[in-house]
Amino acid sequence: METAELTQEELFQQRIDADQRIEPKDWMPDAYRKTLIRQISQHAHSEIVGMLPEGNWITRAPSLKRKSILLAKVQDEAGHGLYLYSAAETLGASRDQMLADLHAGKAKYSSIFNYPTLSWADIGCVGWLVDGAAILNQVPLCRTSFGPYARAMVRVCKEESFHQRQGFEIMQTLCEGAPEQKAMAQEALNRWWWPTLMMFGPKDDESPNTARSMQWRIKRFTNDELRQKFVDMMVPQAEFLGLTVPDLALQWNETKQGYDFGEVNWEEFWQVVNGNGLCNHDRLQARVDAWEEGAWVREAALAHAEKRRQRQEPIHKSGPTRKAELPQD
Ligand code: FAQ
Repeated sequence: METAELTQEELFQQRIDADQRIEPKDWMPDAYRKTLIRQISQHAHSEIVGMLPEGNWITRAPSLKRKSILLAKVQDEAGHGLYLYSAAETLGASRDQMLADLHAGKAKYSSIFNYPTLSWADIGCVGWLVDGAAILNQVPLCRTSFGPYARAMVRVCKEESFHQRQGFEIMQTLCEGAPEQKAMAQEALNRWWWPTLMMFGPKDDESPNTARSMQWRIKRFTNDELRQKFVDMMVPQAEFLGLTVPDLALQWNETKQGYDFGEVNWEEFWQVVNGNGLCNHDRLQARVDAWEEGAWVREAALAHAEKRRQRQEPIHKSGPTRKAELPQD
């Protein structure tokens, strides 16, 4: 078919199939834009809500070194949230609206962050398992078809790799420590294993968005493919630590060169996604409180920007060089 005869939608799909990036000003189908705003905003909310379970342990980290590492990690997650909100804004989404939807309980964020962090070993598990799952999901997103999302993921993945190593190192230290520490590590793994498998989303045949997101190369792997990769990557690491993965059905399958594993409790997954997990209420309340308590900061920043605007100062410049450029009155 001649190019002239192709519809806008067909031309768009041709660009996707040729692995060309779609940029904010390019034409895109409404449904593509909508899907991206949905996924990127949920991803951003996950990073921000995801600060809470680990933030819970900053004051109780077992040493100054652990405390400073954890502080840096939690701050990194805030940064990831901000890049992602910015990426969603390039599609025309308003940040205020995205946040209002989160605070009203209308927007989704990852189910994993509705589980409590009860012991220090949970901080190890969040880094090792949760960041491990996040990396597996996000490395392919560095090649996602929408440019700003793909570019944001490059830096996010570099930081997530550091996060995962620090989590693994916490687990290793506990596993090489006293029997009580090893027991604490095993108990945490028992609680985090299944919720981490849920992070990849529903099974492919029950995932309404996967087929189209694969066609548009927003997703490069399906939910089940990534879940399988995760199990295959993590089981040897658990064995190295001397820990037992809490799944009686887990077994190496020579034919598929991967592990067979048990069925996720999908009833629990949907309960958590729909707001009925252990910490859903507390997580949302913490975000709403932070938003309300931070109102004065936003107001001060806006007043400052407005003052600069009235003086016709560029708001991105500061310091002595800017002073020299100020109009003399
Ligand atoms: N939790 O049709 P699908 C991190 C929803 S970041 C809650 O398969 P899709 C960093 C889904 O939204 C973790 N909801 O959907 C960190 C959809 O609902 P909707 C977040 C879930 O989009 C580490 C419905 O179910 N990562 O951890 C979940 O094709 C440590 C049907 O599902 C990302 O967001 C779930 N687990 O695939 C921070 C990565 N799963 O919108 C702090 C980007 C599914 O139709 C500490 N996102 N749902 O009403 C993705 O790759 C995809 O959006 C999936 C879901 C794979 C999550």
